[in-house]
Amino acid sequence: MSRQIVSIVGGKEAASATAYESTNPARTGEVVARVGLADAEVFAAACRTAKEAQREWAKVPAPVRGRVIASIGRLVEANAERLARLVTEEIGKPYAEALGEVREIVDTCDFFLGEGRRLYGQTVPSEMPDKNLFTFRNPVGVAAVITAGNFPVAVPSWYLVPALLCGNAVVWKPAEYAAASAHAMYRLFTASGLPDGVLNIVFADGAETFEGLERALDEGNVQKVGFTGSSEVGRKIGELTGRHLQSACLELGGKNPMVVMPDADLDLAVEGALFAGFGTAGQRCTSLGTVIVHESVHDEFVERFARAVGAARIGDPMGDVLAGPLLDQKFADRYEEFLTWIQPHHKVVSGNVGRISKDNPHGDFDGDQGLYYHPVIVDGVRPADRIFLEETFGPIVGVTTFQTLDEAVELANLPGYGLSSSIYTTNPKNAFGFREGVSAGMVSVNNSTSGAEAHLPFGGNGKSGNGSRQSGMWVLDQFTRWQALNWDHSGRLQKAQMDVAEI
Ligand code: UN1
Repeated sequence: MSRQIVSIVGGKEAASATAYESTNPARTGEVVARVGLADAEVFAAACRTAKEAQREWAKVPAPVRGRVIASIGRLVEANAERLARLVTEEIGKPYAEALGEVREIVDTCDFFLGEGRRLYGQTVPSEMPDKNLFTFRNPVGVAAVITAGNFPVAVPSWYLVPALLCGNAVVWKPAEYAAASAHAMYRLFTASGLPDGVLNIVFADGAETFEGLERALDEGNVQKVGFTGSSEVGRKIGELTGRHLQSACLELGGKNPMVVMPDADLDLAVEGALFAGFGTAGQRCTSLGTVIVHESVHDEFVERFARAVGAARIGDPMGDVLAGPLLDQKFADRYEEFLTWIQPHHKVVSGNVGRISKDNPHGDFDGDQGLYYHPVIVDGVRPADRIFLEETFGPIVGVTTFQTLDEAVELANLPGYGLSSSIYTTNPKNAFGFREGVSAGMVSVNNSTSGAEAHLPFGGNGKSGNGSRQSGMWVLDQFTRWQALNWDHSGRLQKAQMDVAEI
């Protein structure tokens, strides 16, 4: 029997307005959870509840909040396999990756539990005698967190864990097609000692969420929005929060380039391109978009890359495979549209295209049971092509050539995203030159565009985000606001800029 799931606000189940079924993409039609979707009012009410609960939570000493984060980490670790299996069942992510994703929650908790004993402020010299200046980090208040379903538990933890540690309350709206995974993670978090109302989960569709968020912002009940998803929706969230003079932490799409220099280890580059382009079926925001390969090694690289893709295992995500199915029917439909961007001047070098079936198999895999798609390499991509310029969330990688490093950097930056990037080279001069010129927030040398570690700043520029960073200590600036304290113990009114001490 499939699970029944509804929103939870202030520790209690909230009303649902419509019904939704979250299904297993590896076995189309198999329902994983029946989800009650809430309306805008439930979202706005959750923000009111969160605001109330936040006042008390902020009074809990930060080291004690850190201990709650520690408990969350241990509980998630103890339930890692169960949670990973559910992630695989619900979104078709290969089990090894799903387990890695759960590991990333634990890593995030491990990092932030200690931050509870730091959350440092500063002492700052004053320009006047007998006066002390200090800075404090204060919680922002209520964070509305809206997340995608391709990383249904790890990426939400990047918001939830630091937000809670810093003394904020959270209203979390996960993707409905990953509702069961989100709900299971929510249960582990709240079983670890969070008071009711500090973390709330609301399942709702995009339109109701947007309306509910607007209402909550109008009512003054949301001070920060964390959003992971498309650049298109990110722009709307940014506008909405901006109109209310609040800020958003936006983690959006990517068209992530991989540059292959003539001095690269080509086997390593092929392995990297295979994982970055087709691991997770190309459905990471950090997935490889275009390989920009030096013309002198182009033919050799493409031949080896195509061979590797032909040999890659696609199939049941519980097995030892490079990729399973696409996330959900909605994503499969969109991916089919991306395939129409392939032009007559392009050369598909990877073999078959489209949905894997008995008539269109990948090796001996007929894929008939699920939303499985062929990994596609498109060679001869030009800078004006849609396939070069726009994110294609799914297993499709373009290839183009360059002559000089400057040209490679220009091509890497051309689509206007700026999330992740990578260069394969054995020459540090090329690596540093690329790092300096590329507009991406993340750069890898001789490694995949995807697979960031949980304690480095994660985030992008341009169409990939508004410059905010998640993860590591950098995310503290998203979930706290600096407060300056002036303390004058001179016993007289000293005026800044007017009573500056002279020597
Ligand atoms: C995403 O797809 O939204 O760096 C995030 C990576 C993962 C996170 C991807 N750890 O590829």
